[in-house]
Amino acid sequence: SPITLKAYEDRIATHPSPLARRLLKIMTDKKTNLCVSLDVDTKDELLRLADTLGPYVCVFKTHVDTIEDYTYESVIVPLVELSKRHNFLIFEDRKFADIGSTVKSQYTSGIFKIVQWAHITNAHALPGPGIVDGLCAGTKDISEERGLLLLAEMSSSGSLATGDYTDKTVDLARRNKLFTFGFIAQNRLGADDEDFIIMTPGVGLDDKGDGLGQQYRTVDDAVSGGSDIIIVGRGIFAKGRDAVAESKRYREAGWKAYTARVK
Ligand code: S5P
Repeated sequence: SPITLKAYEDRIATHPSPLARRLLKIMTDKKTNLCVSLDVDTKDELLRLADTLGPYVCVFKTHVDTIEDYTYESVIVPLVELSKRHNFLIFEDRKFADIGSTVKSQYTSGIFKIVQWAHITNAHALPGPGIVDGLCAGTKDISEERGLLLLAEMSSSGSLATGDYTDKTVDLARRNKLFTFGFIAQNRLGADDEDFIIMTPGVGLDDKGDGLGQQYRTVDDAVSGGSDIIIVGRGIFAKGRDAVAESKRYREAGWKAYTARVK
């Protein structure tokens, strides 16, 4: 039977993570649980989508290392400006997977300086507690809220992140709930009163897969299974699709599925 959960609005006051509280407030105010994955390869496309789809989303997810003409000044500065104008959070889908000391440098330094601008980033649990400690240490001098999602399950066919690995990932998140506010997952994880935020990729209304292992579920399947935020990429911006119309469609489907699930 489908999971019932508290309303986003009722979770704002009680959530342990400041970043999650800010996110739940945005979702409530804008009536959207849609995260669009901006997997494009030029800055113009990225910024155009961020501007035109901004009103419909709570979060924009980026893979900033795939932008051909990337510079901090020409990509990050305007993206942060758009995030303020349209009131969305930025999620750099970096999938950190190294020892604490290395991920701390990858998070804070180089040409991307992810911690400076990405409200959310994510990491694999594989290396153990040091990865969370290293990333958390990287937020030390940042005054704005920052949050981490652990990859507890993946959408791809044959994923190894199942069973015991998933359970141990949840345990790892429990060690630092101020910073680790949720999971990339396909199912509800953690106890109800822990209130982890579940963000779910592999959502598509028109496709079943992409020929490279991606698997799509419908919005209803994802949300009734316990997802708080649906992540949609090519379902919205693939060639031939009207990204604005598709964003409205996924936002409506996501909100309807959420309303049906809420207590
Ligand atoms: O398990 C996962 C985790 C992630 S973060 N499966 C995924 O597909 N993702 C990401 O979500 C992936 O890197 C891509 O950016 C997005 C899905 O894109 P789509 O075009 O298939 O919707």
